[in-house]
Order: sequence, then C-alpha cells, then structure tokens
Amino acid sequence: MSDEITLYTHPMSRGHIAHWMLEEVGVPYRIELIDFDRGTNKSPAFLALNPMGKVPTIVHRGVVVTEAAAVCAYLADAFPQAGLAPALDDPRRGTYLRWLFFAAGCGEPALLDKVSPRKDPPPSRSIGYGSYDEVIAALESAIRPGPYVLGEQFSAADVYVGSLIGWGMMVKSIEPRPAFVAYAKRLDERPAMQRVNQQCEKLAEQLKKPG
Ligand SMILES: N[C@@H](CCC(=O)N[C@@H](CS)C(=O)NCC(=O)O)C(=O)O
Repeated sequence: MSDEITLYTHPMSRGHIAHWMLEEVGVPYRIELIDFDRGTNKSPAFLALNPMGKVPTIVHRGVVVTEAAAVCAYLADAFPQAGLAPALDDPRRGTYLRWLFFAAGCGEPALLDKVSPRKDPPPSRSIGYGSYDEVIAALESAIRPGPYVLGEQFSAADVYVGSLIGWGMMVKSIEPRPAFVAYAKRLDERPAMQRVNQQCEKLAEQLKKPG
C-alpha cells in the first residue's frame, strides 16, 4: 500500500481545489492528468476508482477520496502538522466544519443555479440552500471580519470557500463585493496557489498536445 498520494485532475476543473490543498499541505504527490475530451474520466480503470467519473479524485494509502470538500477535510486531518484544521477538541472545529460543508452543500448548488437557473425550482423552504441571496449573505458573514474563515488562522475551509468565491466571481454568479474581492486577492497571493496555477498552465499545455 503506497503512502504516496495520487491526484487525478484536470487543470480547469474542481481538481484545482484538491491540487491547491495538496500544495498547502506540502507533502509529495503525483498527478494523473485526466483528459475530458478523450474521455479518460469514463475509462473502466478510472470508473473503478470513482464511479462518477469526476475529478478531483485522490488515492492515499489504498483509499479513494472524492468530493473536493471531503478531499480538503481528509488531507487536513491526515497531515495535522500542516495546521490546516482545528484539532478534534478545539471549539473552532465547529466553525471550520460548518463553513466547509455549507460551501459544498449550499454554496455550490446556489451559484450553479444562478448561472443555469432551473425551470421549475422547488420552494426555498425545501431547497437545502434556501435562496441565493441568503447564501451570499451567509458566505460574506463567514469571511468577515476575516482575514480567514477562522479569523487569523488559514485553514482547509478557506481552500474550499475561497475556491468557490473565486470561481463564483469569475463566472459572475457572485457580485464582486469588497469583502469577496479582498478575500480572493489574499488567497491568490498565497505561494501554494501560485505554484498550482503555474503547474496548471503546464498541464493545460500537455492536454493540447496530440496524443
Ligand atoms: N461533487 C464533485 C463534483 C466534481 C465535478 O463535477 N467535477 C467535474 C469537473 S469540475 C468533472 O469531473 N466533470 C467531468 C464529467 O462529469 O464528465 C466535487 O465536489 O468534487
């Protein structure tokens, strides 16, 4: 059973979230590039790992972890020396888990519905995220006063929440409120984020090569 982490990713995908998390953790990993255009994510070998055929997918010590938010939580706990999650007995763990789960369970579907609205949306009391406006207000409250979700401590919650906010502003499903812009800028300046962006440029070049 290998201790090395394998990350299955595509440079322009949610795989970026797990990739950034790995760089923040600072442990060795190798990348398996997934080419959506060539359908490698639907190959039998990949579907055996992740029946959804989606990235990110990681394998560590023989265990598969999928879902970007779960990958962030898993890596933070597997490598506590990186200091990216409050310990189990730290009261801040509640805040950490709350916003990590909120961003994945409410933030992501709300932003997707904003850019591609449903024809017949369910009533807000039965839809998990309530309403788009409530989600945006909640997200803003999560990063205020900041500078991070846990105040002064950067954590895996910021990797996920920050990725969602950054993507949301890019696709214009989040308006660039000053708090969102300042938070995204702070995260963009992190060396781990810059390393990932450089690596992703190279991975995107690799995908363009005829193969
Ligand atoms: N719920 C998953 C969603 C992952 C996902 O949808 N990934 C997209 C890329 S952003 C993907 O792999 N799409 C390829 C496909 O579905 O064919 C997560 O949060 O990680």
